[in-house]
Amino acid sequence: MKNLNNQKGMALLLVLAITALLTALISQLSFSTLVDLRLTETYRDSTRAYYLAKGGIQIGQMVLKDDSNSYDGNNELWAQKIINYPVGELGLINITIVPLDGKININMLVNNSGNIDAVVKDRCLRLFEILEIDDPQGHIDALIDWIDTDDTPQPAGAETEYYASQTSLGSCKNGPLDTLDELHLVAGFNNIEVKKLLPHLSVYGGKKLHLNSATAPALCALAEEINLSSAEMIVEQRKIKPFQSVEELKLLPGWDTFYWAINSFLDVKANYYRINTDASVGDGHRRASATVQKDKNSLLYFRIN
Ligand SMILES: [Ca+2]
Ligand SMILES: [Ca+2]
Repeated sequence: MKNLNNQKGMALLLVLAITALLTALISQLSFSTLVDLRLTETYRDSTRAYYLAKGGIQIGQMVLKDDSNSYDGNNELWAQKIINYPVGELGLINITIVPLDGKININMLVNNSGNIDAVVKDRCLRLFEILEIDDPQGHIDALIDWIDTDDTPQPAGAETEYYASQTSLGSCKNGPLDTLDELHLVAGFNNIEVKKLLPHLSVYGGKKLHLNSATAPALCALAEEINLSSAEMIVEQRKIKPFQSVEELKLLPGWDTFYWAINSFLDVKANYYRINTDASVGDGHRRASATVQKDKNSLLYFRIN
């Protein structure tokens, strides 16, 4: 019954959102349609797809804003993928929303005072080991040097002097990462390693991981006591029913002991989300991606192509 109510709620919300989107779309296009009468249909379709993809991000934000209960899990409205939803005669839109708080925020390796955060560093070292990345210490030291503002290298790290000596590298950023793409620029990180790491890392969020979206390796990296199969138990369990409180972990077999090792590092609510949209109108096709901070309803990152 709850699912049915959820679906009804989602349908109503979608109708409202799509109506708002179409109104905005029509007003934005009325001027350009007059001016662009002589332009090709493809260009017109592409422009419409642009506004539709952008509007989809706004719909995602509306859906997130509407969610104010005490947990965030995959049985909620925001988590339902919107696939090929028709807009107007020729338009179709896809919208997906995923939380980012289940990933480890690597910018937290260095705290606001410029010092290394030992808890986050241990977490990252464990994650790199679990993912079988060679020389975890060297990678983490290079990451710390990339982020911290000084130019004194960590024991196995790399600062401005090292980057200047390597023709294949640019300069050391000495600041937090804006996107995970920057990992490709950090000394010692190759493409295969970055690809392995991406599902488990983020550049947003706090020290607590989102229990309902964290990957098994990220959960496992939280404490030495947790092994991969115990972490995978969480991933399987939340597919059936998301956790509405961290305490529910104690109900999993064997978890009454593991629980105390990581309960303070977990949260059932998420705050940072990635919204992806994919819109097509006739021959036009555009994709947009945004990162939003839910509690402030703010847009932290936006890209459309
Ligand atoms: Ca929620
Ligand atoms: Ca530095």
